[in-house]
Amino acid sequence: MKSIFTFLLLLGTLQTNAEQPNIVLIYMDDMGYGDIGCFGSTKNRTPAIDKMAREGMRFTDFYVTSGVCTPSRASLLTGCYPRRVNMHVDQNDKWVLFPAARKGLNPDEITIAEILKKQGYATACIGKWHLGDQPDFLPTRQGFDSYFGIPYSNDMGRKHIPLPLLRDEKVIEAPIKQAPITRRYTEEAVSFIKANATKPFFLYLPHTSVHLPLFPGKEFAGKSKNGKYGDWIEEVDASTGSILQTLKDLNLDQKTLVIFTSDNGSNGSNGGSNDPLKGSKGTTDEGGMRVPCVMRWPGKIAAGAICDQLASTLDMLPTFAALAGGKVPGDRKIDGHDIRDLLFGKEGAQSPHKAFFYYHTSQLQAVRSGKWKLVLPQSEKFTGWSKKIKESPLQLFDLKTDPGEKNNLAKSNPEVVKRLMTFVKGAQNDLGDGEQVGKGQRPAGWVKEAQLLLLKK
Ligand SMILES: [Ca+2]
Ligand SMILES: [Ca+2]
Repeated sequence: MKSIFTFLLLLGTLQTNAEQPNIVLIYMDDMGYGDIGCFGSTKNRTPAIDKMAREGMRFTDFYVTSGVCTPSRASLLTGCYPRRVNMHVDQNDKWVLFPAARKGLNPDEITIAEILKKQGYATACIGKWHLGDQPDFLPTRQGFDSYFGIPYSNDMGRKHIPLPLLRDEKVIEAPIKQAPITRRYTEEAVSFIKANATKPFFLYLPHTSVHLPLFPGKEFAGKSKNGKYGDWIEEVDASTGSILQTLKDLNLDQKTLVIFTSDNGSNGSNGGSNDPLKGSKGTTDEGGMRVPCVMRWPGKIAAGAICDQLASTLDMLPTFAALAGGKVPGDRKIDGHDIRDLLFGKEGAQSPHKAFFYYHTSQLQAVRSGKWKLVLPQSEKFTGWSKKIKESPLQLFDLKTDPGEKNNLAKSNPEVVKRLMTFVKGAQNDLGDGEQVGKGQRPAGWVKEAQLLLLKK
């Protein structure tokens, strides 16, 4: 009797495991809405990602929570707005972390990797981290079994700060040669998939591409019609193709959810494009925070599907937790939602976000609900990286007909403005705005003294 019970229990466990999909999350740095073929680029050739879109789903209204790296990544990994986890500014109120930052994502925050690891997943982070460079804050302290990559932006190397390459928690090269980095990330990614083909795995691949300065690999340099920017996008496309081919060769296609998206919009110069959206990286315009997103999972996500419902990187944590049979943390507020109904094309499925908030550093600048985006009036508004302008007006846009945010409809739609303002009040109270502290904010991680990541001979 006991042995039958054990057998049934074992069978149950095996069945659960059999249903847990592998998850591969490919995350670009500063790649814009109009930078890949399936989102309208005619400059950059991206056949692998375009094929991925034909075999999966394109999200047309997919958002990150910030126009820059650190806050955006904090949200992706925790399912929370940057201000909730206090990663909206660094120790000097700059918008991202710099080398030897005393601040980092609080180790007490629960990341996607920690949730999946608890469910038996092998977890790897390969690429750019940017959530803290001190030991307490590295990927290996936030649920990743292993780490390989440049831990912050590729323009942060200086004479006394040679740009480092880390394996787990150790600097293995500095300064690193950047041109081979995409090839090296890809090799690491393919090895990780092969080594973990028989158990569920989570591969987080935040590319260094296409953040400035541009470093396409030598096999791709000079090959595109769009300068180094296009060369580097095309290299990542080939990398994505290699990863998809590896999954196919290992017969893992039907068992793997692959996601391709970006951490914020393009800066709109050097070959990048956010067309047809307005604005660029570092702003709360659509071009700063709406990014291309493709999800592929043959047999589960319909081929050639398009989702025009509002979804966000905030939703990755709850969705992955549900797919893996895990739980979203119940002791704290999480801003994201389980979007499996959108992924699986459930009839009539709608965005679970009643409202989505656009913050620039500490400042709440806009809210979207349904098709409407309300841009808040400011007496002094942050815009771009660190610029400020005086007195910006109240504006209301219908994003379905006006994705370029050209026609201000605030005057003719006072009831819409009034309704969206109630969401604004809620966010100010919960997440804060400017000097106003939100009731639902949680502390970031801090260390007393920070050391530069240097190569120890
Ligand atoms: Ca970025
Ligand atoms: Ca943690």
